[in-house]
Amino acid sequence: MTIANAFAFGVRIRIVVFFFCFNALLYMSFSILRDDWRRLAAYHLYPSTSNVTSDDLGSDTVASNIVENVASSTVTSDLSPKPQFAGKANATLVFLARNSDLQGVLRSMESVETHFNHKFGYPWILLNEEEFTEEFQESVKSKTNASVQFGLIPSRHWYQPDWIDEAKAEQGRNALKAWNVIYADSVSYRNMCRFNSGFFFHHPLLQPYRYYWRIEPDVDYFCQLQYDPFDYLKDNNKTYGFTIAIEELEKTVSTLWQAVKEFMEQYPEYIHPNNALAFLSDNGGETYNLCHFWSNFEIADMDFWRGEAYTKFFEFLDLKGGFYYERWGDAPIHSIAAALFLDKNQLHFFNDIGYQHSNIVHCPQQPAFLTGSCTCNRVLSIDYRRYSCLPRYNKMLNRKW
Ligand SMILES: Nc1nc2c(ncn2[C@@H]2O[C@H](COP(=O)(O)OP(=O)(O)OP(=O)(O)O)[C@@H](O)[C@H]2O)c(=O)[nH]1
Ligand SMILES: [Mg+2]
Repeated sequence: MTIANAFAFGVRIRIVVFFFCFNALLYMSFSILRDDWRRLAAYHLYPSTSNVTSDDLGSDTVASNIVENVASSTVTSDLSPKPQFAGKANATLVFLARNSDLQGVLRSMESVETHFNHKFGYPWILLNEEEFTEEFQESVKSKTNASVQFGLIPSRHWYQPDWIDEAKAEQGRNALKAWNVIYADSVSYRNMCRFNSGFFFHHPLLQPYRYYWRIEPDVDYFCQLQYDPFDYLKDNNKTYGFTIAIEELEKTVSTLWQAVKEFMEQYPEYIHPNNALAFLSDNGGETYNLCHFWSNFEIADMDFWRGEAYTKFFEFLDLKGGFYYERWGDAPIHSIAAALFLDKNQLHFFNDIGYQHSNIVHCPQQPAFLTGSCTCNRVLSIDYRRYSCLPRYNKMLNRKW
């Protein structure tokens, strides 16, 4: 090749590289503009001045047996333009809270609305063992265009049952206190754990719904969810979705696994042949490795909790008294049931939902991080750190990540 030919060849290569880079830049700019436009459109198409009736939420979300005092909390106006929400699943956002949780409730609602629900308009249900104040109800309603209902929890679903031996329960609380276990001496915390384990899905307001997303005060969401997670569960035959899997404090569940083993012996028919026992135990079920899905975030199918296996399981455990004699949490109870009674493929890790509760974060790795325009710090994600049970979950499913 002569020098002149080599020079011409070099120029051609540069021209080709230039056009390639130019086209790539053009495509990236177009994609960014298109996504921005979509986001803008999403915000502007759904005006913030009106509330939505149950008719707007699709026929399968109509609350047919709404309790009277609760229905009055949903305001509708025929004059206002109606938001065009996309969510059509038979699903609701469930929030257990106290009046004193108001600021944390508003913060969490804002995060859920911004990252998901402003597009989908799923109804909110807030539950409390005491009446919510007017201030609480008004503030909550101002945070969403979707319908909001406030429900009172029946006393029998909340308070420590009479058949619990209070002297033994007190001993249990003192023992945990001596170990500096968080919420060691709180009876209300135990009421809450028992209610979340065995009763929330029986509340009259929740009866019309099948799927729920559990929200807690002061949680943060970091990624724009581009799809409907309820539809995802339904379309993919999934039952229980989580974002964080970690180890439980051993002192709070000292005798839980013994009770679970008794249940398994007594009711082998409920144990799924393709279960997720490997997530719960590292020795084939002899001992519990303390792994559980963190239940402050749950997107799941309430029909599973309402079904025969879970009903028997909860009743069996409740009679052991461990909610009060120890401090059994709803997270290990839900997780153990889901892992044992379901096919392991019915569990779902919502990797693309960036989430934080207290100081624990799940932040998606690439490419979900980019797809969701996530604002969390991936370096802080709990996924592969100490106490995370995600590696066990992945190993069980023969997944690397
Ligand atoms: N109505 C009511 N709700 C409660 C009570 N205790 C806790 N909750 C709610 O139950 C859920 C779990 O309680 P949290 O205090 O968040 O418990 P946690 O997540 O284990 O601990 P932190 O969030 O770290 O404090 C939250 O939605 C609380 O608002 C209670 O006594 N009454
Ligand atoms: Mg919490």
